[in-house]
Amino acid sequence: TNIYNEIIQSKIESKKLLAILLDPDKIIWDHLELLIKKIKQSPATHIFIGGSQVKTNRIDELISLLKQKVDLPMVLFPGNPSQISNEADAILFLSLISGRNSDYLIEHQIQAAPILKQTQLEVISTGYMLIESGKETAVERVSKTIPLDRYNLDLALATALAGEMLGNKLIYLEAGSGAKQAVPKQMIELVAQNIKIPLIVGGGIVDLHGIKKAYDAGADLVVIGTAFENDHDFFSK
Ligand code: 1GP
Repeated sequence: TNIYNEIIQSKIESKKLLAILLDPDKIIWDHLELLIKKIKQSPATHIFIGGSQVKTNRIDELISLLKQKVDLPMVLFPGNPSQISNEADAILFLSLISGRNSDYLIEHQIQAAPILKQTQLEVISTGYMLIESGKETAVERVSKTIPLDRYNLDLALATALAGEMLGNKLIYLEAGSGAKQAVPKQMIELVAQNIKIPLIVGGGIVDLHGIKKAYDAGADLVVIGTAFENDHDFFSK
């Protein structure tokens, strides 16, 4: 199966997608069985795996254990090239197009490309946009980039359009993990209305209302990390 084609198909059918983001560093290995059970009970359609700076070297192990029990596409969402695992199904090949740090625009991609060439991973080019969200997030600190002004809708749209024109297959509007404020509704709406490629939204979404709000504004796929990490029953509330 081709994960990107499935995302496109869902968009055509107006079927909304939901990813649970797992940070390998925050996995409590003794509780993995419970985590797997809760993922299976959740409405998640995708598992994203990654973090701004993953220190553990157990990504392969985590994904292969998950794959034995969970029948969802496993998509790498890497903070840097060390987070590549051939156990996954696909990788969001991110370029941080809201920022001006060349390491995150092209350098890491150059380091990753020859490694990816040796894997079976489906590579999905993704324009990644960090949106200002009230206080500094890990993505901002680690990437050393300035987030895009949350009120500058023109710049957000121009950036997303540039990503699409450069050939990105997805645009990801990111407030940052644990963000104080999620991506503004107006920004999601404007970007969604003007791009043809699917739109991912994540960061700082803490309740089911927030998920619905992002979908209603035009997000095709919503990412939930912290809220599920803190409360495995999050989706049943
Ligand atoms: C972060 O968009 C994801 O990259 C999810 O953020 O942890 O705030 O849900 P949260």
